Amino acid sequence: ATVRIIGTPMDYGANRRGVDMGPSAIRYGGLADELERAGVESVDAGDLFVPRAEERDPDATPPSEGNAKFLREIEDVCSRLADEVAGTIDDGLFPLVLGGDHSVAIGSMNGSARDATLGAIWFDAHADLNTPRTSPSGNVHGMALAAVLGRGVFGDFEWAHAPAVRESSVAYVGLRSIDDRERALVRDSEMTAFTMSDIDERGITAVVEDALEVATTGTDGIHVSLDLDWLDPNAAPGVGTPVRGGVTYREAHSALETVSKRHDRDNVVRSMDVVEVNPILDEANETAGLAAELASSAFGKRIL
Ligand code: DIR
Ligand code: MN
Ligand code: MN
Ligand code: MN
Repeated sequence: ATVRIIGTPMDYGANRRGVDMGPSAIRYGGLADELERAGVESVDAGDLFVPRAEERDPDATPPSEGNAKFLREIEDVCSRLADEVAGTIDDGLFPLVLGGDHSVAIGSMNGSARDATLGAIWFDAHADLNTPRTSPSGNVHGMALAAVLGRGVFGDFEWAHAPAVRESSVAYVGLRSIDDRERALVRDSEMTAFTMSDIDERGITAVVEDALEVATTGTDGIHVSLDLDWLDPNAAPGVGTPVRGGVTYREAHSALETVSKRHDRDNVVRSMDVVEVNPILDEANETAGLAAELASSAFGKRIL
């Protein structure tokens, strides 16, 4: 299917400004060319409108409990993104959402789940399972998965159909940084968590094949969420919250190629987002270029 690129230049959910420039950087990093070389047709829908933080309503309602910065602004962007993603799928196209911080996944996944039972693979150093009550930072990008599961205050989103995914259909790949209060949330959930240790022991391909099994069993399709801080900072320096000990450049490609091979067989992927690229922190747009490469690997880029 043809890929439809949807830029979402939102930084409300992150602690570092600059991630709003991710969509431009990934395009400039060669996304359209990479997709073309992979033999994948693409169209670019441009960027979703995201009001600048400087223009936000200072009286916007804070959450009733805990801390979730810019929650209403994020809700507004994500509800519109959900419509875009659902409309893209209705048109028979494949939505590729360019973030922005990881809270864009709240929009993409709700849109992708509108007419389907969805599974998900979460490629990330972090679990993103905080709620406003447990978050040490108040940054909604660290709550994105909790939000699509409809936990806590996120169950009140009127535009969403939470949960967008069942916990048992979600697999983490590459976890290595979990907050103290978040650890119990991950352990007590029904989600499958493959950490960096699992990748060390079993190899990236076996782990991703298992993750695909979790996400595709009993679902109509999957959402692939790729946070660039999943990679080691040596390979992806341009992210707001780098964590040492991540996957290598080669492992990352191999992971997305494994997804793509499965997709070729069973048409399992419904939607994808590529998030947390921060050009201000990047080295000569390296991380944005890598994001473009990995997205095209997911859609079928092959060495031969
Ligand atoms: C941390 C960082 N767990 C938080 N999360 C990040 O603020 O909730 N997620 N960086 O990608
Ligand atoms: Mn994340
Ligand atoms: Mn992360
Ligand atoms: Mn509705």
